[in-house]
Amino acid sequence: MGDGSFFPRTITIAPGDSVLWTWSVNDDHSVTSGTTPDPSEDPRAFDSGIQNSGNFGHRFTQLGAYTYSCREHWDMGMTGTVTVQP
Ligand SMILES: [Cu+2]
Repeated sequence: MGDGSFFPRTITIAPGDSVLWTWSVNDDHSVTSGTTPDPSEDPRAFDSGIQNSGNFGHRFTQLGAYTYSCREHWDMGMTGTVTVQP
């Protein structure tokens, strides 16, 4: 992730695959499931917390489309989608 966006913004993976997000510039960002700053209570939710460097990985085991956003920049459209399909 970089200047206010996730790249690539959408990705399609298979069940059991993991996605690794990398902070490519030293800005505060998060990877938070849902599209608001509040982490979802959905049991499939995930949240990196706000960090400004490093990585965050999450393994997706169930089929579906997972929209996520950055807690700091969700209102600027910093969102992405992971689609899990067979
Ligand atoms: Cu951000």
